[in-house]
Amino acid sequence: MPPQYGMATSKNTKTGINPDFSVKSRKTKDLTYYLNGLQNNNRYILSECITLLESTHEAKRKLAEAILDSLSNVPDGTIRVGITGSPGVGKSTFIETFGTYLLEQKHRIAILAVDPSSQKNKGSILGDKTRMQNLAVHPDAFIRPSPAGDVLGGTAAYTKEAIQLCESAGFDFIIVETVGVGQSEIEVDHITDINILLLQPGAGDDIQGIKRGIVENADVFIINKADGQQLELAKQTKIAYTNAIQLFHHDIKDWTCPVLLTSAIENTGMEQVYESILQYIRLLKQNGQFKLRRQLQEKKWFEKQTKQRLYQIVFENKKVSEVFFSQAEQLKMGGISTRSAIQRMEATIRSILNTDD
Ligand SMILES: Nc1nc2c(ncn2[C@@H]2O[C@H](COP(=O)(O)OP(=O)(O)OP(=O)(O)O)[C@@H](O)[C@H]2O)c(=O)[nH]1
Ligand SMILES: [Mg+2]
Repeated sequence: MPPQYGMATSKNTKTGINPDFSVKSRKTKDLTYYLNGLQNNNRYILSECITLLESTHEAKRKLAEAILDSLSNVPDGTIRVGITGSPGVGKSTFIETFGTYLLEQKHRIAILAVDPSSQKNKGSILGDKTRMQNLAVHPDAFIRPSPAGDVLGGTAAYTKEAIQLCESAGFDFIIVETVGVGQSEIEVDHITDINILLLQPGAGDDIQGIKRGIVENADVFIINKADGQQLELAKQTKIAYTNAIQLFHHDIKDWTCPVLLTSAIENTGMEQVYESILQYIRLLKQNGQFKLRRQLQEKKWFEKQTKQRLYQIVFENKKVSEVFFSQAEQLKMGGISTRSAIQRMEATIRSILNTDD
């Protein structure tokens, strides 16, 4: 049997310390080390693999690529859930309570956070670990905050790869937490199977304030903080949303987006959320959409990444960037037409494609 780095063994169930634990020194960590670690569901090595994804170091990125290439068989039966909502709506607290419920249902859960604002201040949402105290120490849960900086291909691409790593390390229920500030949650839609929009009790016309795209991307609506003095308001909000979302068309026929009430603090409504997720996934599978959607996501992702890389590579060319800036300058001076500037750009790009320049 291969060594089970950091895995719980019968010897350590009481102390949480594994006497067989062996973390190889930096120099000896090769592909086999990482693949064995993932296969043995080792959370520490999973974490190391994700760090490789974040790395700007060429050799480390190559290693990350090799690891991803070796993960041909993503286990069947995993569920990828996106949870979106405005700052402060209760996403992290909800995930702690709902995650605990999922652990009771014998799932192994991984939580990945996507926080575009943390990119700007170069800080990760470590606060989440304090909101997720139970999950942070549970052997069947894995929490990974947002990367604290730019990552190749952007956060959505990075998260997509992190999901694959988590699944190969035996996590079957993946939760992606996204702060609802704009583009990011729509991107996350392309990496998850189901999307939950978390809201809080408030006037029904709140729906006006939520970007249409975000509402359209949601498959389940949750009014969280349905407790104490806010319970009545939450019930009214539920009615308002139930009416409002009838105006939106869901792309899966036969699916009516449920609007659910939860309290993450009082631990209510978790079973309904779980049932709704399972129902939706079941429907996708019955319609033959589940696999198809993941395949389409894969294709879209490939296309998008290729276009982005193409753009970068072309502009890395000295001649292209020189012509670009000189044309932009001439346009500003009014010396040429936009059409001829574009044509010159095209000619330059074509000329470099035809040479090995
Ligand atoms: N009454 C009540 N308060 C809640 C509930 N869930 C969360 N809160 C409170 O709402 C506040 C924000 O909770 P978070 O879980 O940090 O919210 P978040 O959406 O993750 O916030 P960001 O990560 O900053 O976007 C905290 O003070 C929580 O205690 C709930 O179900 N009921
Ligand atoms: Mg949070």
